[in-house]
Amino acid sequence: MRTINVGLIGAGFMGKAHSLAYAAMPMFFWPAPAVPHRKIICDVTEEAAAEGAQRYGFDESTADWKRVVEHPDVEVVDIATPNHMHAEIARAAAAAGKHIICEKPLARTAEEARTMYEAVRDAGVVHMVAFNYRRTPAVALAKRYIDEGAIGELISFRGTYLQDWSADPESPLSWRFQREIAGSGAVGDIGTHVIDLARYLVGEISGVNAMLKTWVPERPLSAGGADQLGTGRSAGDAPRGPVDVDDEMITMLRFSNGAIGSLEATRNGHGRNNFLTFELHGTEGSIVFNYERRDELQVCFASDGADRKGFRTVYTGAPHPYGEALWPIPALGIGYGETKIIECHDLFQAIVGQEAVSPDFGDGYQIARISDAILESSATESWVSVPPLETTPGRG
Ligand code: SOE
Repeated sequence: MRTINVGLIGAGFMGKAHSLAYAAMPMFFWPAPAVPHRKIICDVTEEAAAEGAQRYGFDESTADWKRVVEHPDVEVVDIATPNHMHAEIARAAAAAGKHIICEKPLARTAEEARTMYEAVRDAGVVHMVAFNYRRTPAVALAKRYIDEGAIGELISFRGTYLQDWSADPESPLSWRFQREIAGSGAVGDIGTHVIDLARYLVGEISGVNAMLKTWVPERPLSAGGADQLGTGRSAGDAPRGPVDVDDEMITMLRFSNGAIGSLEATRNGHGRNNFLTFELHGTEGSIVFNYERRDELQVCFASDGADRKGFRTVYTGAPHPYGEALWPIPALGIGYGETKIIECHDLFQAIVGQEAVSPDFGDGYQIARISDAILESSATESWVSVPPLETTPGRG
């Protein structure tokens, strides 16, 4: 069986998630499309990188991302850095002929994302953006229902992504609150996950009308800009710096196929942890999903008799998407790790088969255009249209 060497850049939260997926993918998907080999890992210092290599099982380590991109044995470059580094690394990796998986959002702005999309298209490499939630089996099952026409013509989508890790004003000013590094706040960090789901399930978004708010205008400076996701609380008298991104976003959506929708994102909603939800209404039924109960899909069909019509709960398991590779009994539990393992499988399958994989950099670019439109709509207090992307998906 073929082995594919991976070079991972970024040994933080996402580095951990991706490393787990490389190790575990063949344990779930067997025969695997190819076996991932953890070749080289990069982090901000030589010490951090060496620790990452030991912890996550990589042969080599470096503090210079160019060594990863130029490594003759590396076939896949995995970009798990803060957002401001994505574009330069991706363009260099494409020029070196490497296949690429890049964490979301693809870039800080649509303009930056466009350069990345063009680079991978010109290089003819396989490219993927790590919007992992569409690979939750219950979400893929929702897509199956839709594609089979089980809920008829889609008329509306209501999506939310609500978290609370930044609700505490004393949680530090990590890179996620700085426009120069992150590009935007809740919009890019978590709103883009729901935009990906909306496009996956309903279709292209053609216009937005949004409101953004920044609730905590400054936060305590954090040593080294580390990404503590609300866990590190500073003393009240610590020096502070400005937050120049959105904390909260609400937008209306227009879809090209005539459906309408709404989307909300915040990291300041006390009590909400990873409340990524959608509710879809069609002419023949409805589907509801909540990631906090991710083994379940709620479905309701108009064709059910009036005396028994209502939502029923389907627990995902072996008969459902990816089910045979996962656990043998429904409701044993799908986790964040499994979504990353499935993502890794689909990427490797695309590489081995020399084929397209979604979401690719074209999707990432279009999502960046929608994000930019959301920022513009809030600033101008008006609807902003999003033209369709002329895509050449997946590979080249
Ligand atoms: C923080 O909001 C975060 O880590 C996001 O950046 C991830 O994409 C999300 O899946 C979990 O929350």
